[in-house]
This record gives sequence, C-alpha cells and structure tokens, in this order.
Amino acid sequence: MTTQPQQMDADWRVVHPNPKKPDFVLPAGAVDAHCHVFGPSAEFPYAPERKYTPGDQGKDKLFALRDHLGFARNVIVQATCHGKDNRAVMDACRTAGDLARGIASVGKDISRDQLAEMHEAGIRGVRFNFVKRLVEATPPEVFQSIAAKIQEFGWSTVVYFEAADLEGLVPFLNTLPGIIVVDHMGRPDVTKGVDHPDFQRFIDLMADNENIWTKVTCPERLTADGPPYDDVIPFAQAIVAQFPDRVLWGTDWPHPNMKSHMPDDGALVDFIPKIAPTPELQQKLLVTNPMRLYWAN
Ligand code: 0GY
Repeated sequence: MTTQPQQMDADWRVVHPNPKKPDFVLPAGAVDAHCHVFGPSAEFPYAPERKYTPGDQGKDKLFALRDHLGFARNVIVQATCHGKDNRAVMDACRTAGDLARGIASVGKDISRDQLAEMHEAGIRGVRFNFVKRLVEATPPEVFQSIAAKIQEFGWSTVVYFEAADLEGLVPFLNTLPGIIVVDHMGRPDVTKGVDHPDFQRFIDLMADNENIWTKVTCPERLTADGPPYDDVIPFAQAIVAQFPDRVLWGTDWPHPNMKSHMPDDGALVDFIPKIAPTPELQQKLLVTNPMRLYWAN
C-alpha cells in the first residue's frame, strides 16, 4: 500500500547529484559497510517518533551509487527516521540478495520469530543509539536483553555515541556479548588532536576489549576544516594501523543531518588510501573484515 510522500525538513540537504568516479580503484568485492535507505516514504513511512524527515533515497539509488563507485556489496544500517520499523532495510536487503546485509533497530519485546524473519531477509545485527539529538534514551538493560536474544543468530551490535559519552559507556560496552562495532570512531573532536585523552580512551577501549571494532567513517562529519578532510586522517590512520582486523569503512550515504555541506561520495572513496595506505590494509578494511562479520552466516 502506498500513501502520500512525507515532506522533507526545510533545511534538509540532499545527496550530491553527480558524485565523481573515484580515482582510487576499490578492491574486488569491496563492501560499503555503512549506508542507509530513506523510504521512499510513500511505501515505507518515516516513524512518528523521528527527529528529522529526510528526502527520500531508496534502494534503487543506493544500488546505482554502489555500482558507480565500484563497490560490490552494502551493509544497510537502519536510520533513526525509520524508528524500529525495519521494512525499508529488509526490503532493500531482499532485493539485493547476497549483495546486501542489514542492521536493524529493535525494541525490548522483539520475539525470536521476528528475529528469525529478519535474519532470513539479511539482517545481521542491531544498532544501539546513544546520540541524544537522534533518539530518546533507552535503558542499558533493554539493550543488554536484546544483545542476549541475538546471540543465537550470530549477529553483532553497532553502537553510536559521541566521544564525550564514552567514559560513562565503557562499563556497559564491556558487558555486551559478541562483536560490537562503534560508529565513526566514537566521533572524536578532531580539533583536540589524536593525543587528547578522549581519543586515547577510545584507543584504550579497543586495545582492552578485542570484541570492539569500529567504522573509520564519516570524515565529512568529523572534520572541522571541511573537504578534503585532512584533519581527520591522523585519527582514522592510527586506528587502521593499530587494529587492521577490526575496522570497517562505509560512505554513510545519503548522509543524514549534514549541515555544513554534502560530500561527493567519489571523493570520500578517494579518502580511503590516505587512511589505509597499503593494499593489504585496504583488503582487510574493505573486503576481509566486513565479509567475516556480515557474510559468515
Ligand atoms: C549516521 C549519522 C547520523 C544519523 C543516523 O540513523 C541516523 O539517523 O545514523 C547522524 O545524524 O549523525 O551514521 O548516519
């Protein structure tokens, strides 16, 4: 059933209309391990509790971008504008078949049958969101009960928080079973430098807990200087060098809530060799790690 499309926010920035063909040639089988679909809202309406209403960007556009940039696969992460209604992501995963996996957002009452249906569609993880401008707070024990339920499916978790909240979250993160993927390097304040205690706390977390992975993503979000995002390089480079087997990369297309500018997705791909300078590191970041995490079962 289709309804009327929902009107996007007046200040919403839409995706780059014609991203460049990257100069960096992605390795065969490369995975865009962090991207979203928005609607289309006439078919998959945005959730009543959403904090923003984006412009529609459905699966067809995502798959066209995948092919244009040279990726083979996507990991599609449930965006908060869809709340806990995962139909748009599941539909995109079903369409892509083996070429996509999904990360869902679920509530405490999720049943085993619902999880099994999601698994069949291609979902391989759940996202726990602590970013206050995006979601209402969820008690940690709710996330812990969900984490326990997904273990039998072999799923992992994705956790999104701001750097300032990490200190308080470390005990919680250390209670979670299975692999935990932290979005966007825990969102460091790059103006503070890699040696700042906040970023060192994140490095220590990864060093102390081998279940913690991270996405070395979103230079366009983390930058203070703007394109070409050189101020973000030392952060991502340090993590890739120290934890080459626990890093993922993704475009973050269609780039929700970007206020300063909309990145050129082709230029984002050209950022990869700056943070993963050797073919060996690129292979792990783009192929080996995401395939091991999301395509093993
Ligand atoms: C991202 C970042 C953001 C938004 C979401 O689900 C979302 O709404 O993830 C953000 O606004 O920082 O990873 O896409």
